[in-house]
Amino acid sequence: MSNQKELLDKKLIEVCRHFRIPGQYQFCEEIKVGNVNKTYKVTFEGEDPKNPGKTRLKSYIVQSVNTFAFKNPVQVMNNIDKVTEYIHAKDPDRRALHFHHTHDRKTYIFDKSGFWRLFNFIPSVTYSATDNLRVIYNAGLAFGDFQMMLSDFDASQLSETIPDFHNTIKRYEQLEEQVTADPVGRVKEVQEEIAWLRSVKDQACKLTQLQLDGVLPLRVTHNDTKINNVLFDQETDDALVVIDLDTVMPGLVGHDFGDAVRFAANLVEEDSPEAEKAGVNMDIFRAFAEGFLSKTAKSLTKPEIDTLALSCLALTCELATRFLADYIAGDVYFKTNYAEHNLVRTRCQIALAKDVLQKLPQMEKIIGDCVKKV
Ligand code: GN1
Ligand code: MG
Repeated sequence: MSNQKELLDKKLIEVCRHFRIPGQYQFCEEIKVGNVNKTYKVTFEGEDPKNPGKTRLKSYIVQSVNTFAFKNPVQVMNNIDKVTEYIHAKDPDRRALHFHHTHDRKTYIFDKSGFWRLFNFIPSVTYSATDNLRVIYNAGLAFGDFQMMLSDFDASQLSETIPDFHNTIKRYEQLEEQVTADPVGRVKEVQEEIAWLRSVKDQACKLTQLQLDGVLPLRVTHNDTKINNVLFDQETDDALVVIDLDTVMPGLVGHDFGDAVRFAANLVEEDSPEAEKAGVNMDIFRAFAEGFLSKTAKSLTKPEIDTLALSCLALTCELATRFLADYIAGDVYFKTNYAEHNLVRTRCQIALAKDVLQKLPQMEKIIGDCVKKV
């Protein structure tokens, strides 16, 4: 274990040197929020530019991008560069993630040990779960605003960093492929889950189908709108910046709305073993919808508004198919902390989806009220 820690320290120091971080390495801590990439906060002691002769501690975020998920991580960085530059040009005072460059002007290192990048640490607070409606409303504002900032961005400039990322029809197909292959013999344990997901397939895939039919327009969307991808001010709880831009790609407004609701409004955490307690907290739903729609409603088409509630079902079922496909595949995509982690996640998303189905009419009513207010 301590050997592993030493190796990690050594690697992080090497990465930081490549990104020309000055000073003396102090310590690192792993930030265990993401389910795909690995993230570390590293702290250096160096000269304090404001107090000559004195030193100060300064932290950075180092990430190793999962190249199994992101087959072309250079494209990921190109997308991020374009999007952040575009937002910066529109609003230069806005907080932003600043990726450091290597001596050969790259925002990454790509070698045998992986794909590494480094950006500034922004003192802030994040929330994985909260009942604080102001925080939720502010998250809605932040994601709505992010989408509006990019509303006139030319989407053809962006690569699809994960093809068919929110194509629910394809996600169902991928699940079926795993069920047929059954590489580690887990299919027999998950018959009930497979059957339930199949039973709601048409409704879950409706959003994707409407996009294919040309009814729902493509926009530039974030595609991973968990509230822990918003950094908040430690004192005021105002949103500072939207992070995790790896999946910024053409998508549907419902992808951002539905994914945010699925995560933030769930009565339990995404991977709670108490699936029976999962469900939609309608106060949180309303607060998020109010924030998000106050920014976006004016620019949304009627079919987009009419399918926002349904998007919560779509994104929840879609993630359930992804977790279940990964469980059946033998846990190759998502980071897992224990053997049944992906199964527990699947069950929790299914339980949430069942509650979303019940509450769709209420959700539609709230969305209608929010749109009227704008
Ligand atoms: C992954 O790594 P993270 O936590 O940002 C996943 C999302 C899922 C989420 C579920 C690239 O996001 O799509 O919704 O886990 N990201 C990718 O927690 O697959
Ligand atoms: Mg992410």
